[in-house]
Amino acid sequence: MKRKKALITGITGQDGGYLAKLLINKNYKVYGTVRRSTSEKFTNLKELNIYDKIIFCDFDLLELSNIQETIKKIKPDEIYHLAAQSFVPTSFTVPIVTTDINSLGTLRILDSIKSTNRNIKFYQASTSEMFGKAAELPQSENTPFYPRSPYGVSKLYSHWITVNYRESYNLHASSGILFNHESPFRGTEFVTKKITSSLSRIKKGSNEILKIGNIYAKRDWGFAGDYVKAMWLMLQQKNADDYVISTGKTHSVKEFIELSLKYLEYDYKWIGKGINERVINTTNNRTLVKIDKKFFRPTEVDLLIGNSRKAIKKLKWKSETNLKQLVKLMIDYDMNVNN
Ligand code: NAP
Ligand code: F7E
Repeated sequence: MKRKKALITGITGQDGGYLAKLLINKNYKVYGTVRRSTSEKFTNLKELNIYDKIIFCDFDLLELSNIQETIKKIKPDEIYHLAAQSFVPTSFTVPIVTTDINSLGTLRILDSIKSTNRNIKFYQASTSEMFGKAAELPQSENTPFYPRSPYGVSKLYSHWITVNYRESYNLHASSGILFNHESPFRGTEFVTKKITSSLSRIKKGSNEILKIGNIYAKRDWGFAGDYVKAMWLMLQQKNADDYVISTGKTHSVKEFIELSLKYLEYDYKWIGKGINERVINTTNNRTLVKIDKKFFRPTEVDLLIGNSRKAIKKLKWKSETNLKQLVKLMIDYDMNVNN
């Protein structure tokens, strides 16, 4: 049987690596897009042992002709569009670039599919950040959107343009509304990886203090390895649709810190209040964690918790990793690398 071809945008990112591994194991020919840079960025793919199995192509979401040429040349059966400016704080400092990459970037791909081959199946990486100041608990496909950052707004555009191209041109274009998902390969600026890598370094002898923002924000955190399975399942359905992908459990950043401290077997206690709240290592009285206003956002998403009933029923998908297991996965990795 002819091997299916998948084009993954954003292959150097966290999800790109896990998805590529899944598709390679399913005997897909995997093409990954990479934008030029001067530094090495294939660490995840090498760690996952798939670097040699991927065909890389030069690609930037800001360049329409480049996108069209890539699609014409590769003739993919499926496109998984994961590339984005995905860090919420950066979207406040560079909102226009974020919007160009995230919103118009998606439109450029969809329009290239429309003009090249309408049989290509398309996956859009939508996000729980679109719920923002959430109108209900838990959030499902029917919950109204209220994004709270330029990132959330940019993703809401790409979500709706995906729906619109599906309805206008009959494209098989699906949107996965994924809640936060993490792994050892999560970018170091995101809160989970920031916590596990810093507390691991301190455990190994570093003198640093983990400086953190709003510890009362709550997220529905899952494992990226589980979530990429849902992306693939969406493109195997007869009809394209939108699905919430989540664990259905929510925890605060403070709870994530505590789980990490416990797994690393620190003796600790929280002291102080508000901006002065911090964690002390009770063995040597050293400060391990403190609040730094710098990491607060102009507008915050306080509480996210997803309802994935539709995905569980229609895709037969489920989240398989709980938060404790996720913390273990991340810290075991961090304790074994020089980071
Ligand atoms: P990530 O680790 O930040 O990876 C983003 C990828 O996009 C990187 O490969 C990056 O390439 C690429 N990229 C950025 N700007 C680009 C441009 N102008 N042209 C081409 N490529 C560009 O993100 P992730 O966590 O894997 O998430 C994957 C997708 O899911 C993103 O769209 C994100 O917004 C969305 N999402 C993520 C989560 C989550 O919790 N992880 C939840 C919901 C939705 P470089 O290596 O060159 O930077
Ligand atoms: O923040 C709080 C912060 O940056 C989570 C992206 O993948 O998931 C991610 O977006 C929470 C926020 O992820 C720090 O204020 C406290 O409430 O890990 P994060 P995010 O903003 O939820 C969604 C689903 C996406 O789509 C995005 O692409 O943690 N927080 N202190 C902190 N956050 C960071 N980064 N750093 C801190 O020091």
